[in-house]
Amino acid sequence: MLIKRPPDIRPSEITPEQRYLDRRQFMRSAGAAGTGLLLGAGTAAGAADIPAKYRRLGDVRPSPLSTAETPNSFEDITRYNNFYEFGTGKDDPAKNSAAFRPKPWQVTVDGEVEQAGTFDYDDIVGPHPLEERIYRLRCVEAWSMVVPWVGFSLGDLIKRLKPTSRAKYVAFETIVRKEEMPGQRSRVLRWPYVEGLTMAEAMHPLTILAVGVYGVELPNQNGAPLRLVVPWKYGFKSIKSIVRISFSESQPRTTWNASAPGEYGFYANVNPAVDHPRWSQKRERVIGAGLFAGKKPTLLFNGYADQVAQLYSGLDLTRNF
Ligand SMILES: Nc1nc2c(c(=O)[nH]1)N[C@H]1C(S)=C(S)[C@@H](COP(=O)(O)O)O[C@H]1N2
Ligand SMILES: [Mo]
Repeated sequence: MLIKRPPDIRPSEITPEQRYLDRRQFMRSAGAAGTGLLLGAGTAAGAADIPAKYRRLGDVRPSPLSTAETPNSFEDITRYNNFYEFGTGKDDPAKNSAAFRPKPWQVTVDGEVEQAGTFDYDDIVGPHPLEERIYRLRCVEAWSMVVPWVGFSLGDLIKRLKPTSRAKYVAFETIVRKEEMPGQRSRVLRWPYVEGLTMAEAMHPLTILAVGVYGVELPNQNGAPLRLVVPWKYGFKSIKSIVRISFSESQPRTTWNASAPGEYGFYANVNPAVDHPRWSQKRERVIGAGLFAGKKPTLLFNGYADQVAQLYSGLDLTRNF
């Protein structure tokens, strides 16, 4: 019998039996570690095989806000990416981002905020204890994977920055560096990539700025050195390689909404009841689950309805997609 492989599933997504065995092992060691506090004891980082070139982050605590789902492999997470600054193919970011230099790094804070200015990476990240947050990342292209992020609460940073009472939204901007980001030489999107959240979304305890994955610094293809992660929204909200954080009274422009407003809204909450014109959102293909695993039903707000639904009470989610 000839089994035809669907064109959008590549060999690297097929999980060999060995990987299932490795996963069971991971779950055993994670269980055995119990409630260990620091990295390596109870975090996903202790179990993964990570190339030595990635610098390990110290003092990472597991977070009670993590999902109990088993993380994807480091390989899945770093070889199947969306980062159009490095090309539109899923393997382009891994292939084309080696020349990108995420250090030194500065972030400009401006708009409706008391602590406006340009800050070194260490001034933004340094004061915050790092946590491992294991979240399922759900892309609007109807695939998902589970990622053990390392990061800190965006709300804690915002409290330090002291927005004014007029600030209703937070906007984020990705760096523009055409020499190091070959995708920016194309007009596939308008650069810089920009994203935004309401202040309530930005302050929500589930929203983080990530600086690492699997206990090491973020690989370039995952948005080094600093990216947003909002787990109840489609992946495109989780903007990478952030150089500007702006506070505003009015809703900021966002890249995918500006590019195709009929397809991508400002809210972009994961919602199986509201289909994208090109991809049904009812189910998702789980990266790494293998050819015969089938698709997994997508959950409202990516499984976080209890925590976030109240942010949208009174909002028609079909119109505000
Ligand atoms: N600057 C920037 N951020 C971005 C993107 C991008 O193209 N450029 N792609 C988004 C999309 S569509 C997804 S699904 C996630 C993917 O994150 P990952 O590659 O770390 O899994 O990043 C998001 N952040
Ligand atoms: Mo995405």
